[in-house]
Amino acid sequence: MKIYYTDDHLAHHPKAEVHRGKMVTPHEGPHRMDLLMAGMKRAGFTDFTEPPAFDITCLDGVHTPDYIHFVQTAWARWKDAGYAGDVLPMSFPYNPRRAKPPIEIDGAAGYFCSSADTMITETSWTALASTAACALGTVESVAKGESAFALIRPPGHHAGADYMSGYCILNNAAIAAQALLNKGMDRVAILDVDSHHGNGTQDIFYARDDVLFASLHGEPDHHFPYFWGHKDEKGAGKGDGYTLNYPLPAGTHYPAWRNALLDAIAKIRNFKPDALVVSLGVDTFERDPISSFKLKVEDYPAYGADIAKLGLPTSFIMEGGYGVPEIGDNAAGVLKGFSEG
Ligand code: OKP
Ligand code: ZN
Repeated sequence: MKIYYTDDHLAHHPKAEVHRGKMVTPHEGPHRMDLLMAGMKRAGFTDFTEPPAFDITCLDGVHTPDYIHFVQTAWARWKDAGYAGDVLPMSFPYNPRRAKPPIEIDGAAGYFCSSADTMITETSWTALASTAACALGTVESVAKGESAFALIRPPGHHAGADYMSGYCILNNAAIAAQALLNKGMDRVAILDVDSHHGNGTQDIFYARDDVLFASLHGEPDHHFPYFWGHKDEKGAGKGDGYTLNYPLPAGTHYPAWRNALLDAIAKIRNFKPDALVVSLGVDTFERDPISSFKLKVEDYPAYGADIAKLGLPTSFIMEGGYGVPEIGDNAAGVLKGFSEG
């Protein structure tokens, strides 16, 4: 399996996060890649492939031009305004948003955002282009019938067409799914196993029937992103029935989590997709610092083998997983279980 990776992720390194009322070192930072990389190497993955060049047209149909322009210019606007640190939105539009963002950058940042945990630094765009490029690398492999992994950060599944959120700015899983369709595939399924609901991915494809989106996650009454991911969110218009949510309670152990996974897998099989995209978050781990599921190290290869039974060329896109060395073992474990399964 090809693993697309580049050091360019280092260019996204926000300095501080407000977490439960305290300033902390961001949970999402370059140290995560050290942990992931160490686990990948322990598992025997040593061969990493540089991604193809970033092609900005890969964002067509995924993110809006206004949002992309905002992301690319936000840091310079923030500095020009004389503000300190990284772009950190703090004021959010209540429903509905106006048709146009405010001119002031502090307001514009909130307009294109839905949670005050997502920062833009001077060089973030370099890292974001690299995550999209790695996603495009997996698409090249999958188009040849081979599965592949985008070993990337920051994650993407909370980012919608025109907003960032939950450490996510570009939606790499959506970019991969759209690129597969652009290559001529008729149907693509996205399976989101991150412990948080993939609200951005859901939103991007909500009214479409060419992408089936299935997500297993902490139920919204107690888990970020809080306002989406209920069972009754099923898609709209011709997309009705093509969004599948599996909200699960805090403390869910592997057997119950796997039951939901097997149900999602059965529905993905019925959809008859040409390819699968997996939003691979490993923050389902029992010792993840910001999540509440109870999966153990041995569960990751086990569910990788379950996913393999679909027999689909699969693009694995790295999402969340924080703070502990096991995130590397668990990401590698899914890939090993999938490859051997
Ligand atoms: C991203 B991914 C602010 C609390 C908000 C955001 C969690 C984002 C998770 N400190 N937490 O789904 O792993
Ligand atoms: Zn997550």
